Amino acid sequence: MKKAIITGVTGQDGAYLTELLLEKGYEVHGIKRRSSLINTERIDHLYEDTHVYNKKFFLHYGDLSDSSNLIRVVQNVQPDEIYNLGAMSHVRVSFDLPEYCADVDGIGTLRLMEAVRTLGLTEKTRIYQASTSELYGKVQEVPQSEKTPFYPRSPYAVAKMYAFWITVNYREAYNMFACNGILFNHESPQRGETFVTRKITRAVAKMALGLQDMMFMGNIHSQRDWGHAKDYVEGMYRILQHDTPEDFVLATGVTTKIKDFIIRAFERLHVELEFKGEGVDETAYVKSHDNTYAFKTGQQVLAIDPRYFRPTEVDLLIGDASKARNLLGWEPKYTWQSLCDEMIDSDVELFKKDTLLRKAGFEIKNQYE
Ligand code: NAP
Ligand code: G4F
Repeated sequence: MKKAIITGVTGQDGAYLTELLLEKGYEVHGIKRRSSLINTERIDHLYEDTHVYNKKFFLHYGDLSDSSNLIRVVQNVQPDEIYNLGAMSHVRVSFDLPEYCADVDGIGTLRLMEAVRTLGLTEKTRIYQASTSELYGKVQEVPQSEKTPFYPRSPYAVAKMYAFWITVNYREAYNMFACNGILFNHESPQRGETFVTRKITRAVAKMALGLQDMMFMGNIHSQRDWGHAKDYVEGMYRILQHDTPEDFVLATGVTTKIKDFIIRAFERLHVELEFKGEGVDETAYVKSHDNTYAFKTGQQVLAIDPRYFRPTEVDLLIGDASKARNLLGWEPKYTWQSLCDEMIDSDVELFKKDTLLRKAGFEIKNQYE
């Protein structure tokens, strides 16, 4: 039985990867941060049902800013594989927390590499580093592949750039099986609530149920290559099963404007939008709807709030994943449209359930708020 450590186990990808590895028969050890509120909603179903996975899933307190803890966990587990998914992963927030982001996302990766090296596990333990399409930033080539030069545009991306190269360096210097997955944006119903896709699907679902009037967005003209997190964790796993340690881009090869994701999200609930104005004055209204939900014709549903703009933006991301397709046989199954539909449906159900419980007199705390 293989053993894996996952940092960032409580995050979107950590939850999907844990499920995948448990299904494959791994013993999984997740590293989670101490928090004042319980933060394991995404993995509770895996952790609590000990019958399903026969006690093969363990959680350890830890933090990428604490090397002694990382050494202790790695020493105790003696893992075959480590997936380093832990990070302060919000690009906009990294402008507010640049030093913390450098420490956790950059030096945190070094701490993990050093733990493996100093414990003499360089031949045994394979390491996956969660690198990102944000490295391409102000893109130097379209589409972006493993050969495209980097031009990071945020403290997050610069921190991840250090992590990328320290992974390459430890592979070359110490012959470690250490790989970067350069992953383009991937989303799911489990996506953090402040990333753009989830912010949109939550807001549209709430408007549909009459719980919210409109939403405020940032730059809706940037373009992203969106896939589903389920497909991408399968890619992470395949990267570590490959014969040789290499870096891989995972992407769908399709790029979409934030605005088009918004249009699709409303369409899923039978609403046609009309956009007016430009730049910070751009707005959107309900042009037509079929009365299934609480929308009203003429209702304003969108305005721009410059608070959500970034000091430096990444305007266009579109990945070329042909290396992963050819060497790993990796192909994404979801399109951005099927992803958007799944997220909308899931958020409508989430808020319907909350509304029913509230109506029945239960004082419920929405876990996502
Ligand atoms: P996420 O949902 O934000 O999860 C991040 C995880 O890291 C959470 O479990 C978080 O713990 C943990 N974490 C934060 N600070 C930490 C610290 N100091 N020490 C240990 N753990 C810490 O991110 P995700 O979308 O699953 O992404 C996973 C990884 O892939 C991240 O490294 C991200 O930068 C990278 N990535 C993501 C995408 C994407 O589109 N999703 C694309 C490319 C690369 P809490 O739950 O306690 O906050
Ligand atoms: O959803 P986002 O916050 O994701 P972003 O910045 O692309 O980063 C995500 O993907 C990266 C991979 O490329 C990961 F490395 C990273 O960890 C994270 O998972 O923003 C997407 C786009 C941006 O151009 C942003 O300016 O949406 C635009 N946007 C417009 N209005 C907004 C908003 N983003 C957010 N978060 N909130 C808005 O209101």
